[in-house]
This record gives sequence, C-alpha cells and structure tokens, in this order.
Amino acid sequence: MAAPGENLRINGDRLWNSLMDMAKIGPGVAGGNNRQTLTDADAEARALFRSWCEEAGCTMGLDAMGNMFAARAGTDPQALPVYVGSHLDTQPTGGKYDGVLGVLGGLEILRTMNDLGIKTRHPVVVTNWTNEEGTRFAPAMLASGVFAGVHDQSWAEAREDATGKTFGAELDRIGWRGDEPVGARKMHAFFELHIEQGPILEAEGKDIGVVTHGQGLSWTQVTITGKEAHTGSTPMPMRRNAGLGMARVLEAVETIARAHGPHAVGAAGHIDVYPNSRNVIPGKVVFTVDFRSPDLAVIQDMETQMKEQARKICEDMQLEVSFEKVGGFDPVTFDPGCVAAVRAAAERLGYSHRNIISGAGHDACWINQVAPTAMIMCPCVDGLSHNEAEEITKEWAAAGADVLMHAVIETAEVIT
Ligand code: HGY
Ligand code: MN
Ligand code: MN
Repeated sequence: MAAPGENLRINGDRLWNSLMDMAKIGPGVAGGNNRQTLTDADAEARALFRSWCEEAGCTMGLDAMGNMFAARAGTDPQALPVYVGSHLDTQPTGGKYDGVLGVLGGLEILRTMNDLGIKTRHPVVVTNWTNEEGTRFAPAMLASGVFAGVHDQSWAEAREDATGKTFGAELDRIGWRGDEPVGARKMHAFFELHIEQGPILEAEGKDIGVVTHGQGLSWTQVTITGKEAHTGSTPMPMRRNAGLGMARVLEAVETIARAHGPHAVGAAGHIDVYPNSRNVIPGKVVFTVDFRSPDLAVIQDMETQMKEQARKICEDMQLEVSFEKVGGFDPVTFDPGCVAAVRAAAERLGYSHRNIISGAGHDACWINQVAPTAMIMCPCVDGLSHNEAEEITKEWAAAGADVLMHAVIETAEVIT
C-alpha cells in the first residue's frame, strides 16, 4: 500500500485552537483544568466534541459506559475501522493536553482528510473513553477496561466517588449513557496520541516518542486503624497514632521504590485522614500506594515488601492494618506492526524520534488486549503533567498529530 506523501500535514493552528477552546470547559484555578469524569463539565466537553464531529460529517456512536465513537466512513463498509482517541476527563488539577490531545488530534486528522478529500478503505473512528483518570471513580482506565473485557460492567457501574455517588448513576444523570453494548465494536487497529507526561523527549530534543511498551501499575488501598484521642492531653506513650503509622509506611514505600530503581516508582497520591481534626490524633487513615515498573516481578516484589513492612510497623505501634487491591495492570508490549507504522511515519515526516516506555497508564494499555495497538507521544515542558501548569508547544502537538495521521492513513489503506 502506498504510503502517504511526506508533505501531508494536519492543520496545526486548527488543532491548537480546538485544544484552547476545549480547555475553557471545566477550568482549574491555575490555568489548567478540573474536568473530572461524569461531572457537568465533562458533559459540556462531550457535547462540544460531538458538535465538532458532526460538523466534520461523522456519525456518533455511544456505548453503555459513555464511550464515544465518531466514525468517518471508509470505501469498504465491511472493513474493520481503524480507531484513534484518548480521554477528555482530567485530574482535579489537570492540564489542558493530557488525554485531550489524543481525542482532538484524532478529530484533526479527520478534518484534514476531509479538506484533502482523502479516502481510506477502512473507516476511521475517533474515541473518547470515559473515566481514564480514575480519580473520581477508581480504577483508572475504567471504561476502556470494560470495553476490553477486563472489568465487569456492573462492577464498574457500582464504583463510588468520595460522596457515595455511583458511576452508573452519574452517567445517567449527565445523560451520556448510550445503548451500544460495551466492547461489541471490533477494531482493525487502535492508535493513541498522548503527551509523554515525563521529561525524556524534551531533554533529548526529540519530537516523537515511539511507544514500544507501557509500564505496569499496582494500586493497593491501605487502611490503618489506631485510636482517636486528644492531641493535647494524651501522653505520647499512650497514643495509637494512625497518621504516624501511615507516615512510616510511606517512608518505606519511597525506600522500596528507590531500591528497585532506576525504572520503578512508588508514592501515595490519595490520602484520607479521619477525623482530620486539628486537635484529634488520627484514629484511621486510608491511602492508596501506587507502584509502577516495566517489570511485573518488580511490581509484585514491591507490593510484597510494602505489606510486610507495613504489618511490622503497625504491630510495633499497636495499630491495625488491612490492604485492598483497587487497581492495576501488567506491563504492556504494543503491537510491533502498529509500532513500525508509527516509526515509519515519524521518519517519513522527518521528525526526530526515539523508542520509549510509557510511564503513565493509558486506555491503549487495555485496548491492546483486543486489537493491534500502538501509541505516539509528544514532549511536554519540564515533563510536567497532572499539574495545571502542564504545557506543550503548538509544534509538538502538530508533529504528534501528523505522525498519527500518517500511521492511521497507512493502516486504513488510503484509496485516494
Ligand atoms: O494513572 C495514570 O497513569 C493515568 O494518568 N490515569
Ligand atoms: Mn491521560
Ligand atoms: Mn492523566
């Protein structure tokens, strides 16, 4: 199949303007976004995305987990579509590009194909996956996980946020539950464009990350129970301070992750302290330990060591401790054929590139289980993400979307 011409490029200004328009929905307090899944802001973003897709002549599909599918017809309606996409939901202190670049970059390649009258044999579909971030409803990549058959749909719909609202009820409340069965769609291939969310590409001056693998993830929710007591009148030896127990466990998490360096990482981003009153010794803490590594055995070893050390810390402090696995996935190897299409596209377009392992989890990590999948990464400033100061350049966004378009058009078999 003839490869697209190296002068075939997307409209970088139009992509950038769409990113900036989407960023106006669910603004944060410091220039980024707080557009958490299934909130009114998420609903508003979905409506804007749908209107843009309809302007581009797409037909919009919607499944029972709220996953959106904007389809551009191919010349062969029997051919399985090539899917692209990512997520429009953000962290509470999220950036303007995490996820959004992959969704709107996908829309941009359809817009460009329309402009140039490009036809492909396979249809091309742009996807918005519901609840990639897993902040409001754990775990991350929830709806793409149901689509890939990793999570049971009723289990996923019952996931609760901190206020006790369920995923299913909130999806119905914002009116974005479709009637398509989740996972019924079959894919020829899936490509996800995403910012790196780390420092490597910018530090090396590379335009494109050819993502060969994704590191694995483990989320263990830890509950430590002590005894509430007065912070002023309770003698130190009498205290059963759950907060102090957590602090010692988190110190152990840091030590364990560093001991498995240079690729392993560990931290706790979610921490709830009860009763969280200034003059009450914490009687209970609940926190989630996030361990990651490209090597599954390392993840398992870090989990085991953390639990052993947490039990010893809590025994010495007369505290109780319990563990619950609340998320995780094994390290991912993306499809060599799709990865090769990404690399060939970068080379054809003259973009500097390097192989890279994704540090963050993505919907592509689950979709890789049901379709040939690959990812394309662009740099981000200082490698910063999951922070409202997240930034990329217009050029980086355009380069990533150019590579996405070439990989997709080649895989979808360009006709004209
Ligand atoms: O947790 C992750 O890696 C992703 O950003 N949800
Ligand atoms: Mn993301
Ligand atoms: Mn994210």
